[in-house]
Amino acid sequence: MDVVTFGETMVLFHPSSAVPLRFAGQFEKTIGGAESNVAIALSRLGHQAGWISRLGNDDFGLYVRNFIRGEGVDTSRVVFDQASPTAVFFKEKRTEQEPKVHYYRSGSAASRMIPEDLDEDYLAKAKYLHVTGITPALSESCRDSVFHAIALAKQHGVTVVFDPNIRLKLWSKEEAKKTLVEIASRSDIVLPGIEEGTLMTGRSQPEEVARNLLRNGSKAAVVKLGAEGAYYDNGNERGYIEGFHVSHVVDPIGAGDGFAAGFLSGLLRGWPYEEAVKLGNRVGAYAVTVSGDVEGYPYFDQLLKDNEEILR
Ligand code: KDG
Repeated sequence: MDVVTFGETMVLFHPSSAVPLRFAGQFEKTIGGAESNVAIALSRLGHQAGWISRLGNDDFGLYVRNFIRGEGVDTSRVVFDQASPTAVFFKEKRTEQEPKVHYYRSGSAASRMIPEDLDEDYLAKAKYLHVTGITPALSESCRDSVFHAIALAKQHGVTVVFDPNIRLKLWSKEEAKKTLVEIASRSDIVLPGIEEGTLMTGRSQPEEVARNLLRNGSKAAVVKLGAEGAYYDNGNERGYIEGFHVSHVVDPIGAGDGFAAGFLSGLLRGWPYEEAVKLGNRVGAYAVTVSGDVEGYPYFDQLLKDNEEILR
């Protein structure tokens, strides 16, 4: 595997109209989960990605597994939990505003992940381990699993990439900060959004956030700045990379995961940081053109073709 990731993926219901959720009558069903988003985007970009999780032994569990497997991601280490269901969540569309999300995930199968779910040989063969700050917020055993995965990765020389992905619907700012700073200190590369970086470091400037994360123990940090692009610092090289222009943003959810996948794809191709961050920005930009998390992620060929596309 090029990249192994693990975390919760839920069935996602999108309402067809922008009304308060109680008035929404029709929904489209798809999936959403930060880690599987990254794995799917990487697979489309031509890499081998593995996703580890627990799903309910139910129709939604099969749906999620088959969807991710259908994208070419290895799901051989997924556990079907006999006692708990697959989680679901709903987006609430709002005119001219970012959608709201409503989770139905407490006590889900994924929240019962344990360190023993992680196959050491499987992890040891990966080039990168990707983890997010969502998983430790799910339960004590999920938190232990994240620390265990990082310890295994370090033992086997696997590079750890950490996206804080702060979800304040799952825990308080104080709890999040304490755990995420600790995970960042054990990770090689940290990919915070600017607000996450500010919460973790108490700094507001991208340069200071990155410097602070390097002082905390990471080898590199890339601070995502939304439409403005990103700032990177790997100790040797640093700089701002402009955002990739999108004329109409449909839904920004899934952009950060697209960024992570594009950036990792660049590193896997042996590109310098500057080019890898550019690809991250570009894949993130594709994600915001659709309402689902994963539907917009491009295939590598598509990126090449889109460089020359003639529309009429
Ligand atoms: O990054 C996108 C994810 O946030 C979304 O699909 C759902 O994983 C999810 C979460 O826990 O919020």
